Amino acid sequence: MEFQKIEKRAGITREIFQKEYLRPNKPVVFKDLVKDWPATEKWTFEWLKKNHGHLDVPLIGPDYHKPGPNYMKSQITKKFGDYLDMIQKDEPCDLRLFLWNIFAHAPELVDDFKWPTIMDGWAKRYPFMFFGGQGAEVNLHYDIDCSNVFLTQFQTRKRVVLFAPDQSPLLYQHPFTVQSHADVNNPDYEKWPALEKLKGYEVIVEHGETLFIPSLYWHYIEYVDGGYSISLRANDRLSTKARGLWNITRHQFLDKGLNTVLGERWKNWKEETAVRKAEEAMAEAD
Ligand SMILES: O=C(O)CCC(=O)C(=O)O
Ligand SMILES: [Fe+2]
Repeated sequence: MEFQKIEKRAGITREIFQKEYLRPNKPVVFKDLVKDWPATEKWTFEWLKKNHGHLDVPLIGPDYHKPGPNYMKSQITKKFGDYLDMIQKDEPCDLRLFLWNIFAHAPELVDDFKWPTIMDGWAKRYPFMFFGGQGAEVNLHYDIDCSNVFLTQFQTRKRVVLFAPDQSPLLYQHPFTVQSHADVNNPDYEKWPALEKLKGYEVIVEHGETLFIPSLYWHYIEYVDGGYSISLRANDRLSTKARGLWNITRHQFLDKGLNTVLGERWKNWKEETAVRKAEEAMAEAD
């Protein structure tokens, strides 16, 4: 596996963004996309606790992808304030709050950020937030709706690893899902030799920075410190919109349905198929 650093840049205009990043599908970190957002100063741990700590939040743990009745479901509910206390500590905590639409519960928060003008097609009904404790990890995946993702980090640091869509054949993708269970930090090249050929990107995103994850890019995320981000999503192409709809349908009906019926056997079949496909891709490349 080989990584190159993602460029961090200030002053990216709409023209520069479209020409140098959006159309060529190239990731970048904006240093100042959100410089006029009230949220960057306002949304501290203490402020969130004081104003929204009473909300109940559905948390997920490391067993999120385990086959069986709890496959991709949240099993723990806590008060948001108690959860923030946990992840604020300088100690490991693998509980995450994933794809949370805090704005459905606290609509006034939408005034604290602005939809960027660097592209069109924003999914304005779905500004999601993500929270995690120190050392929490987000499984390698690409976003099921195939949108471009703009991930803005607050307060603390997050490490992100990206792989372009052309690396997919080497990633042991589970069929009928947008997931790969490849361990990016400790790849087992003996078991999964295709991983050795991977070429990706890596960056640590800091407070007030925004990572552009182009449509269909794979991402693995590690919470260097406990913290949180907002992700704004945009899709301005019909082809990726259609692919997104197909992904969601096959996951909801096929993957979840077969998980219910077959459990562990379905997961094993997905893993075996992933291995076979990566072997075929390697044979083709040689
Ligand atoms: O930051 C996270 O916890 C996950 C972010 C993510 O996967 C996304 O925005 O698509
Ligand atoms: Fe994602």
